[in-house]
Amino acid sequence: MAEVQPLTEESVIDYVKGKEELRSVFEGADDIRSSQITEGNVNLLFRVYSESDPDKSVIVKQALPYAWRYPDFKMPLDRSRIEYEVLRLEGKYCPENVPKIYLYDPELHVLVIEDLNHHLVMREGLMKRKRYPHVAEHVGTFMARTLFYTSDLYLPSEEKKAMVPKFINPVLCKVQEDLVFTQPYIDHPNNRWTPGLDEQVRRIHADDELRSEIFMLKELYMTHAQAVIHNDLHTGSIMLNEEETKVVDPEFAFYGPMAHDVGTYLANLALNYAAQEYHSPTPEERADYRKWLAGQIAETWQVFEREFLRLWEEEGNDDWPSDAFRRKYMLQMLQDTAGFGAAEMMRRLIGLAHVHDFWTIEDEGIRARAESLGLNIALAWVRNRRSVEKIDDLVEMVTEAKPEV
Ligand code: SR1
Ligand code: MG
Repeated sequence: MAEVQPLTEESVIDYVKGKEELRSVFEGADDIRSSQITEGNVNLLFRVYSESDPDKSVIVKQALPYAWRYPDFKMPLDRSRIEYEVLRLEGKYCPENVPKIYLYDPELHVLVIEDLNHHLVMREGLMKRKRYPHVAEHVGTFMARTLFYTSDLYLPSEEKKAMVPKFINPVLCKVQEDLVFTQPYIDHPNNRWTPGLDEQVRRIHADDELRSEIFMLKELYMTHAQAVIHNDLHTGSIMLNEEETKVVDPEFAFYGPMAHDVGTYLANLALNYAAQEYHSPTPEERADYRKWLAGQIAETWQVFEREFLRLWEEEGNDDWPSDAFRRKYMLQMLQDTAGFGAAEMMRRLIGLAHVHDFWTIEDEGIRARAESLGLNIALAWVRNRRSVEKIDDLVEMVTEAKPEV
């Protein structure tokens, strides 16, 4: 793998000052500062800004030959090119839902993008029980458009086939195959969980029927080149405020199954639902916020389905003239959404890469109860997915699940 010089809080300032493409952003600023952002898992991230005018600012994102938080995970530098191309592709169909790109530097594997400093990471907002009135509309529409316009339902067959190799992302896909679909279901040194979950995890590891269901999903993930999927569409990949929603970090993108994106997003809403065991101060506030989250699961799917079907009706190619096929296609997508959503929840609870919603819970007993609830929601989604007929079935499995500890 080629050597790459990692940027530092000092060198990133000179880097930004030397780039013609960034002149207009920092026009008149002679007090440029930087600070490293340590929230992500994968890349080196800096915010570079003018001290006297913080709205003059950008985010500098550098790919290193490994995952920043997990240096044992070697990763190709080419992921910054994939991220750049996917951001441009998504920007073509949903310009209002992706950050502006100022610069892509293939030499240093750097992307400089809009600083979303008037937006909050969605996961952190949910932990504070914030409600976003437009997020279901925005995320549902984003998923419908990016997935539909890159699929065989829209693109001519030859054009779509020519697109697939542009988004081959073997190393990052293998990371997800291992971390999402394999390691959480076997005895593996990367796995960790809260001690109070020992018995539940023992049963999961002993359950070969469950493992086989997850492997069915893994095989689908590895072989179903259906659309350009984001492939890491959790609430940490969304930045938003009451008016705007931006989807960031598409470096894992590849041609995969659409339901993986939909399931990952809905799963992270369900995980937050479980984590409200801790984040809500009173039973009343917990019930109230959980109602909002459950409503978000339903509404996001409904927006997604409505917009997807509208696009298919109005802009679909002529290769699929069957109403029954449409119905089967959407039902399959919902059932696969349940499966992929379950896999996302499980790996965030008993695999390597856990999420803030839970790791901020210091009291181990409360954390175990919240995580146990998350596991039982996931188990219900994956075990019952073949009989799911409508989104309310998934919502009901969330609201009826109980923790075991
Ligand atoms: C080694 S990378 C761990 C996780 O971070 C990314 O956001 C992906 O979800 C990956 O599984
Ligand atoms: Mg990410």
